[in-house]
Parts: sequence; structure tokens; C-alpha cells
Amino acid sequence: METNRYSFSNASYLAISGGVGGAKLALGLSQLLDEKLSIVANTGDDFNHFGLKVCPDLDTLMYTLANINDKKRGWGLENETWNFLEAMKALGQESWFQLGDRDLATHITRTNLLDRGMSLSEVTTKLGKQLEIKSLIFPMSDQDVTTKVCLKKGEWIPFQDYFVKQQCKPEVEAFRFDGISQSKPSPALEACLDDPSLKGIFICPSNPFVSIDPILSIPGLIKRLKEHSAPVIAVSPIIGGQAIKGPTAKIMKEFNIPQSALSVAKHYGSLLDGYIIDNEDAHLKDQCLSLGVKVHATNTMMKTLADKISLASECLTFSKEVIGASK
Ligand code: FO1
Repeated sequence: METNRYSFSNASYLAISGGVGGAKLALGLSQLLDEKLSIVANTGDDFNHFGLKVCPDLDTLMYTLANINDKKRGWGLENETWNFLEAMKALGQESWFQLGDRDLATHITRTNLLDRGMSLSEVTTKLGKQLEIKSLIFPMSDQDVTTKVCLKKGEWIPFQDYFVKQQCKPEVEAFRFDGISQSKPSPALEACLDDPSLKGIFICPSNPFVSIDPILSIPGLIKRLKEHSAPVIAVSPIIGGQAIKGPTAKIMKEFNIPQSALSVAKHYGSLLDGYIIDNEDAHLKDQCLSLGVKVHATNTMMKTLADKISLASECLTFSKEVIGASK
């Protein structure tokens, strides 16, 4: 049943997103576009915890667009309670990953539906419909892809061990995405890639290394995005050399890359047709332009819903300028 929604998708825009940072722009875009927006989420952060399939970025997007997310943390649900976690602690179980009581319902439902043979795409569509989300949120792939982090000691650890358990404190040497070479784009992502009426592809201001790269690493994806008639436009996750949230700038330092919006543009390279930077980084405009990408500077700090909608509106306007100028 759900596959019909992919084939008849009348989405005009695609957003490529990780969790908290990306979801802010995705929310702004969804407010303007409703069902004309498709959002592909990173699933490299997914893992099994207490026997449950947890998909942090899909859930952050889902809760944010349904306006039931915890606004302070960015992840998880508002008005959450933690009785399950306390009870697990009392039983001597791990409590470093905070699974709230209400959030647990999502993981149990997803795990059950997957066990019954549904694909991650089908489960995600079902949950999105249940939460009355108009935009279509879907995973990058229905195959498992697992991000691993190489520490300076040469040890590879699971992503959530690095991100949550160790709070991104260890120095990082590299990332790898296990399972990526066997992965295929999810049906909804395939439909977007094949949709000639798609008007714009936005890379949300998520961490390029751990949130966007897993998606771009799906075999053949970069080539198909480059060949698509829709312009590919990224919004910088770096403002004035700092990441708004998360370890993007710290990772750049550890990779010996200058911590700047320019480095993000270089990272995405020839994939980009357009690049949106913050006004604070307007001095980098010429250097970004010299990479052969159109550049727009504006306020990219999204504190309020109005900020999110305003940036989303600028993304849409800019995409029309970029398409008019080149693609
Ligand atoms: N992030 C944390 O920093 N600490 C947590 O305990 C935590 C729990 C959690 C539970 C469910 C969920 O969907 C997300 C959760 N996150 C938590 C966020 C998440 O793991 C990361 O933000 C992403 O993986 C990075 O995009």
C-alpha cells in the first residue's frame, strides 16, 4: 500500500538530513511545502539497544515535524518520563542511552513491524502517517548501514558509543559506513532521483562527516544527484568557525581541516550548485564562488520557528536563482 505513495509522490523538493540540526531546516521547509517535500534521513546512526531498533535521525525528523519533539534537547519527545530507564538501572542495565517511556513506544512499534517483515521505509511511512506528518520522511536505504568511528588509538567503535556514551570526547581518525557497498537507495529516494519534476535538492545543515556522508556514500548516489536537473544546494552547518550543535567543528580540527564554512563547501565539492552561508561568513563568499558554486549569505541561525521558515524560504528562492543561472 505504502509504495503507492512513493510512485505517486508529487514532491517537488528533496531535503537530505541528519538529526537535530538538519531537522530545523526540514521543519521550515515542511511548513512551506507540506506534501511537496520529501526528506531522506541518515540511518548510519541506527543501532539495536535492548533488542530494539533505534533510528535516531528518522525519529528526530519525525518528532520535529509532528511538533512533539523536546525543544531543548532536540532529540526525543516532549513531556518525556524515564521510569523504564530507572527500572533498567535498578536491574543493573546500561543507562547511558536515554530511552524515554514515550519514545519507547516508537522503538517497540518499529521493531515489531520490522520483525513482521515490513521494510524500514514502510514502517517509517506508517509512523509518519500515524503522526499526521504531511511531508514524506524516509530512510536513505532499507539495507542496514552502520557508522563506525576510528579513534586515534586505531580502535573502531560503534557510532552511538562515540556520540552519546563518550560524548564525542575522543579524538577521531576516520569514519566508515559498514554495509554501504551493498546498500541501495530506498524506494522513495529512488523515486526522487528519477523524478524530472524535482525542483531542488537541499543538503540540510547537518554534520557533513557523520550525517550527510553516509547518505552520499550509497553507491552511485553522488553521480545521480550531480546528473539530476534539480540544483543541489547545501546550507552550511558552520557559522563563524563554530558548529551550532554537535562535533562538526571538533572533527574538522581533528582531520586538520580549517574550521570554516569554506571547508564544508570544499568537502561537498562539485556536487554543489549552490551554497548558503551565514552573514557572519560573508567574507568567505569569493573563496566559495571560486569553487564554481553560487553563494548566498543570510541568517542561518535557526532559533525560532520564524527563523526556520525564513531560511527555508530563502533556500527556495535561491534554488530558483541557481536553476535559472545554470542547471
Ligand atoms: N543523544 C544524546 O546525546 N544522549 C542520549 O541519551 C540520546 C538518546 C536518544 C534516544 C533516542 C533517540 O532517537 C535519540 C537519542 N539521542 C541521544 C540523539 C542521537 O543519538 C544523536 O543526536 C544522533 O544519533 C546524532 O544525529
